[in-house]
Amino acid sequence: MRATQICAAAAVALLAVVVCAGPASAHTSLQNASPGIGSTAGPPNLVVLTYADPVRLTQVLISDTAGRHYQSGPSFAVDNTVTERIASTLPNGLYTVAWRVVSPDGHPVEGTYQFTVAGSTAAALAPVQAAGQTNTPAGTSVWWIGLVVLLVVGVGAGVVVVRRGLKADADAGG
Ligand SMILES: [Cu+2]
Repeated sequence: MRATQICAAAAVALLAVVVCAGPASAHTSLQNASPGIGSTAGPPNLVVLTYADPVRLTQVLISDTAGRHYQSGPSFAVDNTVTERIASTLPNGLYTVAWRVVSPDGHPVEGTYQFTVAGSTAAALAPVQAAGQTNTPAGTSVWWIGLVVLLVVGVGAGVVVVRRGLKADADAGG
């Protein structure tokens, strides 16, 4: 009985550690960015982000102050470096890069930074979002919904297995 209680406490503690170490924790970190963080320069063709560790499942969104998105296709990661193409010449203005990556330890990390484009020849209000291009929802919720779904499915599967085991025992005993 005591061993069971200790195991349960350990399981709860482990779950608490996993849940508390949320996406905001710095499991890896952004080391360098191009265009530079807070920089002002001509329109870039690419956003290149360099992290402290190799990253995977990367996502980079590039948006202007009106919320229009300028990234072209999915980002791609090679070791510590993530690259995102830009669909067209950016007009002058302030842009936000929102990134999300998964650390080597499996934890998602995300952040944003801004840069300014100056000296561009592109028209200021050019409609740049291609038809069919979808914007992903902002925020961290997608990761946690996925985790919660996995936990619920896992618990449900466990309950089914336990019930089947009890039924089998009852059938064998009767
Ligand atoms: Cu971590």
